[in-house]
Amino acid sequence: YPDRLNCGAELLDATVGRFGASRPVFRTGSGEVWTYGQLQGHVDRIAHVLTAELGVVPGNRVLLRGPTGPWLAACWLAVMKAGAVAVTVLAQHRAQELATMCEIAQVGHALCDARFLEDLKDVPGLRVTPFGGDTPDDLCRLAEQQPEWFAPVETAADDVALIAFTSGTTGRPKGCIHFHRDVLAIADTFSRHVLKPEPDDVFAGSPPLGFTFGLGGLVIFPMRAGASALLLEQAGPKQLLPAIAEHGVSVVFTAPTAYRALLDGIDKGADVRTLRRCVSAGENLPAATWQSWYERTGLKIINGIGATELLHIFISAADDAVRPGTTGTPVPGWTGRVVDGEGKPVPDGEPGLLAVRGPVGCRYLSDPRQSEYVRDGWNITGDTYVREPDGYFRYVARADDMIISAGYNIAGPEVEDALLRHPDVLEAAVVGQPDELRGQIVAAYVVLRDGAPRTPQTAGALREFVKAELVPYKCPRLIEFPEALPRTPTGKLQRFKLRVLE
Ligand code: 3SK
Repeated sequence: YPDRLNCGAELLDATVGRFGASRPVFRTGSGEVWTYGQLQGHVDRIAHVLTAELGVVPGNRVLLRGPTGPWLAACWLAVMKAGAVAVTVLAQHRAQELATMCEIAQVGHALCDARFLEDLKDVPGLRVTPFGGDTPDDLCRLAEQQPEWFAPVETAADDVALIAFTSGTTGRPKGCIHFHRDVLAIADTFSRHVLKPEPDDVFAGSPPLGFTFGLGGLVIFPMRAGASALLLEQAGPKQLLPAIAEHGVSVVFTAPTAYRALLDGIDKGADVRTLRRCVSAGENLPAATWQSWYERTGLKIINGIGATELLHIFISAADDAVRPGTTGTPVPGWTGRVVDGEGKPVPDGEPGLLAVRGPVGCRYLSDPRQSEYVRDGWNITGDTYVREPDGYFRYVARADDMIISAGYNIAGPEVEDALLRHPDVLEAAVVGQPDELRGQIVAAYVVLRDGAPRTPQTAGALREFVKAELVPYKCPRLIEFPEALPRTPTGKLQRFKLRVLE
């Protein structure tokens, strides 16, 4: 990339230059369609409000909060073009979490959906401007009075563009710093070389724009390709499934659990024939889910592992390169290896810690956990992986999800995968629970499909089923049937919440 680079201008103005202003860019569930030209008008006017009315200068941090939608995307692009730094959070984050993030990222301004103002009202020193409401101080109203054209700030390629927060599956939130060039790099690596979108593609998906999985999949990738995205405020499987046929969705981004729920709808007759690319990330994709999706739709899910620290997906595979049961190979531009606790590579076929490096690196904002994540120039993601002799990377578990029972090492996700092959099982989480005799026992928490009874007989049947699939020491000794599993707001399983503290 050139030394001077503004990712907002590249995604918007350069795409308009290449494809014209009249193509659609965003659609909503209610049928609204924004063209690239209309988006450009809104973005430039918002950028004027930011700089001329709110006094935002390059480098200032601007919090963006709201459900997924065109106005939130327009605000993000305006912050980019104004050379400020977008601090992305989820609409579901609550007052205390937001205050912590604002303190860590030294946020002075917030653009917030008018329906979500309450949780921001007590954040010290924060100037909040609502959008999407009907008050005179609403951003959309203020923008109407501004000139249509805004000259993008000539940021450096390695000026900070984004601070994305991750709490991982536990702990104090960490702010991950990303540069203007990083934003384009994820489109020019994973999207360009693995996903390969076309200008006529219609993207949709469940991850919100406050999660980099969603920001990439629903804004950055479609815009870099001159394509469009359906932005749904509510994008669970119930809303996503009918939207696919209704809006002609061809590229979908979602998580493994959602693919399982979508399969239920497909079995009941839902039409997904417009789909041509299906991406799964956020969690490990069980081979059983990949197989069922392939059998029902003829489509090979593009599995991937990504991280907020590295902005998006860095190991993946598509089309003929897919090997079910593995995540894939490093995305062009990335290298990966499996290392031991000292950072030394382990032989192929042996489990160890996944280490990757590529165009984007982890840079935590003032957080001592930086030295755990980045060692000797490698990003250590916290996942246990095996590299197969043919170069494919196979997920084993999160490093802290390994169970040690009577001296055996057991990967919880392998047992979950076996349980998910049973027709009564909708979701499963497997963790180690303390046990005097064995150190830990394998404990399974299973959400059953409607109609399956939560009885000791069902637990017995599941145990027998797992024993027929895996070596008996991996069979859960304890099976419980909760209504739902604990998840983060971005949908990641919080296995630690199921563990009994020793
Ligand atoms: O956190 C993740 O799992 C993830 C996956 C894909 C893209 C981006 C992210 C953050």
